Amino acid sequence: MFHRDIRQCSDLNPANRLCQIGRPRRLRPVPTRHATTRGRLAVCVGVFAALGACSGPVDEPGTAETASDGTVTVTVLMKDMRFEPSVIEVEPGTHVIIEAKNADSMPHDLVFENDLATELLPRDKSAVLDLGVVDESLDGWCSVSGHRAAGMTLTIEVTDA
Ligand SMILES: [Cu+2]
Repeated sequence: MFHRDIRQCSDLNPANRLCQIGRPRRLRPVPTRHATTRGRLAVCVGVFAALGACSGPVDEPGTAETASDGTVTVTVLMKDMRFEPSVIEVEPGTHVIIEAKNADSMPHDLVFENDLATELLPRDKSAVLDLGVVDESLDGWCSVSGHRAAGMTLTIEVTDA
């Protein structure tokens, strides 16, 4: 009887191992990333809830910070011939600043239909693009030949007030 109890508690018991795998893991606090984590949560709850932006690991793009004056700064990654996120939803009258970072192996830029644009960014370079107060939806894209057609677009979508 005693022998049997030992085996049931051991890691060799498949049922016991399954149980351990199913147990929730404790999250390690990472103090230097708190601001980033909060930003991601804000994005998930407010701006990109419909886009599933929360599902990726911590270093995924899409962080958004809302300043006390309502200015929204969104981090956009250029990666795999895509902007991530590719749609940014804001309320009308929002002051939007895009922080674009090229994480791709080739150069990209970001231009909008109102002619605001970043310079051509080589790998690992980033640029800040102040779109000002946005009242209407804006289409943006990468102007490198063929990239827009390949799907490298970024839309600022103004939601109904
Ligand atoms: Cu491009």
